[in-house]
Amino acid sequence: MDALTVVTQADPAFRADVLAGLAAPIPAIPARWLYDRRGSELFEAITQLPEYYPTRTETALLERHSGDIAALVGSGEAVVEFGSGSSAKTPILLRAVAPAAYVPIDISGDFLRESAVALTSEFPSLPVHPVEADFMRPIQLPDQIAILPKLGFFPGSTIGNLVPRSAVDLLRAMKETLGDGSRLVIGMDRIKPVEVLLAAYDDPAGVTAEFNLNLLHRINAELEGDIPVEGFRHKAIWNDEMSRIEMHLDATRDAAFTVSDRRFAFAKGATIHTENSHKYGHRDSRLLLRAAGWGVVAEWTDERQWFSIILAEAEPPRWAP
Ligand code: AVJ
Repeated sequence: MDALTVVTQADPAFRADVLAGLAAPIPAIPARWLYDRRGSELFEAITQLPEYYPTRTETALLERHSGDIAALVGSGEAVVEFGSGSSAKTPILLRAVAPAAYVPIDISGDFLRESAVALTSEFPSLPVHPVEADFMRPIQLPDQIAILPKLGFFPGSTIGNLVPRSAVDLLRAMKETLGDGSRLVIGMDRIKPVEVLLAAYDDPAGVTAEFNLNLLHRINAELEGDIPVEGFRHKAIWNDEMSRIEMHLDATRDAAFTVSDRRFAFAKGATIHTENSHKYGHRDSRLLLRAAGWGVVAEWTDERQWFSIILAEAEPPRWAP
C-alpha cells in the first residue's frame, strides 16, 4: 500500500514574515502568526485563566451594559463584527440590540463558517452575511445590508495588538467600511498595576508561555525549521514608555538553526519580539478614536477600571476652527 503523504503548502506570507523578522536588527514576528489552530486553542485556554482578567471583565461589562448600548443605538441595525465572533460576547450584544442582520468579517473562512453555524441555533431568523476579508482595509459590505444603519463591533481589545499609528489606520478603515453616521462598540484594555498586567501575560500555569513558544513549533512544522524550542523561553515585560505589554522569546543559550534553508544564529540573551498589547488610559482611548474620526458617545468601565467598552459614532466631516 502506498503511504499517503499530506503536503501542507506553507503560507508564503508566513514564510516571508518569519524570514524577514528573524533577520531584522531587532528580531520580531507579527503577532497574527501566533493564531494557528493550536495557538487559537491556547489563547482560548488563556481566557479561562484566573490571572487573565480581560475576557472576564469585558464579558461582564457587556452583560451589564448591553441594555444601555441598545437604548443608545436602537434596534434594526446591521451588526458588523470585525473578527468573527467565536466568543460568548457576540450573543450578548445581538440579544440586546435585536439587529436586522449580522455581518461577521474574518480573514479565515473556517472561523466564519463556524461562528455563523454557532449563531443559527440561538438566532434562527437573523440574516447572517459572512464576509471573508482582511478588515485592515476598507471593505465593500454585502448589498443586502446597504440601507440598514451600521453598528460595528470590535471586542477583545484586539486594537491593543496594533501600535497606535496602525490602530488609527484600522479605525479609519472601519469608518470607511461602515459609513457616515455608523456606530462602533469597541473594547479597550486599561492601564493598571504592573503586577496585574504581568500575571495576566505570564501566568504561573505556563499557558501563555506555551502559546508564545507554539510559534516556534509552528515555524519548525510549516517552514522546514529546526529551531531548538527548548533553547527559548517566554518573557513578558511592561514597556512603560510605550504603554504596552510585550511578549518576547528569549534565547537561553546560543542557538543556531535553519528555517527554509536559511541559517540563523541567536546568541544567548537575544530575543524575538512576538506581540504587543497596548493599554490605554481614559483620555488615551478617546484621543485614539478621535484621531480616526470617531467621537465617543458613551463609555462603560468596571469598578476597578481595568477595562472599558466604548460606544463611538463616525463623525461627519466638518470644518475645524
Ligand atoms: C487577543 C490580542 C487581545 O493582548 O490580551 C493574550 C492576546 N496574548 N495573552 C491580548 C494575548 C497573550 C490578547 N488579544
